[in-house]
Formats: sequence, structure tokens, C-alpha cells
Amino acid sequence: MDMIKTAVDSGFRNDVISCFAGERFAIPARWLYDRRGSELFEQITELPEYYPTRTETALLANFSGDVGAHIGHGRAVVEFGSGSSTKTPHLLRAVAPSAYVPIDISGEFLSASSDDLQERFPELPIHPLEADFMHPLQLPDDVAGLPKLGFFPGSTIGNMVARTSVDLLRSMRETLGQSAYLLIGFDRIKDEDMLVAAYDDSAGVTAEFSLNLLHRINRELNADIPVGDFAHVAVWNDLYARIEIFLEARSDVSFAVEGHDVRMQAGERIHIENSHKYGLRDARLMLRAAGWSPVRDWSDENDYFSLILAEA
Ligand code: AVJ
Repeated sequence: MDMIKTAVDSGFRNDVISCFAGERFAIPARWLYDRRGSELFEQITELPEYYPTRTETALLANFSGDVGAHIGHGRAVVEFGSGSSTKTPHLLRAVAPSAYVPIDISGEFLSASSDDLQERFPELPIHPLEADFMHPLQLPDDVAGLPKLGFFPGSTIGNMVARTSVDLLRSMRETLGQSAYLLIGFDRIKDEDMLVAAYDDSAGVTAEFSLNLLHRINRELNADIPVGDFAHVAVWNDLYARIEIFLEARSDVSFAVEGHDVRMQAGERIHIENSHKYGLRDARLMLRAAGWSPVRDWSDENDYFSLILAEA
């Protein structure tokens, strides 16, 4: 199995420099996922407070058969942001794909998880693609003529603001081509305490995941950020229906990043992540705004999470 790699690294440097050189302290959430970040995120998915992964996995276990019955067998499954691909086996068994294209920004993590999956599905052609799916994608030639099922689980869409989500969903529709389907996971609006706990767990794993971004900047760029002087903060923004995650300076700090001197006062925050939550109708409307037609959806009994199947 050969992995196709595309350049994702210079984007990190540029985004970090503009965070500290500009007037707004903000870094896009995708840079949380280096190898260490991807491992920490895997730990997050197993936390008692973090309900999305286990809820969505149960939905896939229960309803992948319905998806297969609706779309038939033999499509190429294209997974956006595949990470460890733990949820994928349920779907793969139900839709019997002719090929599988996992796309992830963390190449190392992608090749390890693709190897695992290949052992479980020895006959399945797997074509991993290391890429930032926020930029236009070229799918491997091997799947060019096949009808596609896009798979975008985990509520990854929640990381994006609405206009970016719509742009991405529209470009996925172009990438996946005529007669494609998309199966996408949305995290639902729910009790605020439950949401905040999911992003600020008692074991501190989410805090470590956030702080790893500063360690990553120190590791990969020329920087000396005093990571111990920052704290992870998660708040619910009801107007925007999203959890916002920040790294807050706990004292006045000064450091350098790629030759830029940076000062932050105690209480100043770097905005590192949004996690938008949706009503079912909000989610369907967003899909329609991007040209997709929702055809079916599945939710757990508490309406914590929903999967929507849409047609191009
Ligand atoms: C991978 C974007 C779905 O928003 O729930 C979890 C990321 N960040 N805890 C989410 C995340 C902190 C996660 N997504």
C-alpha cells in the first residue's frame, strides 16, 4: 500500500506566525493533530465525559446496515480526517466497498492505522492520502471511475464556522463527483454542563491535548513558549452554539516565535478551537446550502449525536 503525501507543513508555520504577529491570537484547530496530538485525541475519545465517539460508534454499529441497503455495495469510501479509523470497520462491512481512501493530515498516524485496517480487510484496496482536506483534493487515480461514498464522521465539521463548513461540503461534493453520497456526523446541542465537561475532563487529557499545540510550536518551529504558564479553558458560546477552547496566559509572559518577540498579559487567550453543535434541522439546512440533499438520518435515543446521509 502506497501513501500519497501532499505538503501540509508550511501551512503550520504560516498560521502560527500570523497568530503571534497579527492582532488576534488564534490558531486553526487542525494543527492540534501532530502525532502526539492524534494520540491524545484517541485518549479523549475514551474519556467518560466525552460522549461523541462512543455514541457515534454505536450509531454506526446499529445503522450501517441501513446505509448499505440505501446506497448498495461496491462504492469507493473516502474518509475525511480518518485518524485511527476505529469507527470505519462497521461501515466497511455494511457497504462492501471496492476501495477505501482514508485522508488525514497526520501522515505517520495515517500509515499506522491504514496498516491495521489492511490486516482486518486483507482484500480491500486501501489508498491512504496524507493531505489537509481543507484544500482542494485530487483523489488517487485508482478510484477515478468509481462511484463514491464520502464519510465525514466525528463531528469534525464542528471545528469550522458555518461559511467554511458550507465551502468544504460544496468542495467535497465536487471531489466525490456525480451520484456520490455523503455520510456525516453532527454533534447535537445539549445541556451546557455536559458540553463543558466533555471539553474539560476531570483527568486533564483535553488540557494536555490543547497544551500540546504549544509544545508542538516549540518542537517544530523556533520558539520558547513557557507552556507551564498557560491553561486550557473551555466555554460554551450560546450565540454561536459552540464550545470555544482557549489557551490562557496565567501570568504576564514574553517569548519568541520564529524571530518575533511576543508579549501576552495575564488573562490574554489564544483561541485554538471551536466545536459547533447543531440541531438536526440546522445540520440539514447546512448540507442543502452546499448542494447536498439529505435522504436519511439516525440519532441515539438521547439525541446526543446524529448521522446524516445525503445525496449529491
Ligand atoms: C475532532 C473536532 C470532533 O470537537 O469534539 C475534542 C475535537 N477537541 N476535545 C470535537 C476535540 C477537544 C473534536 N473533533
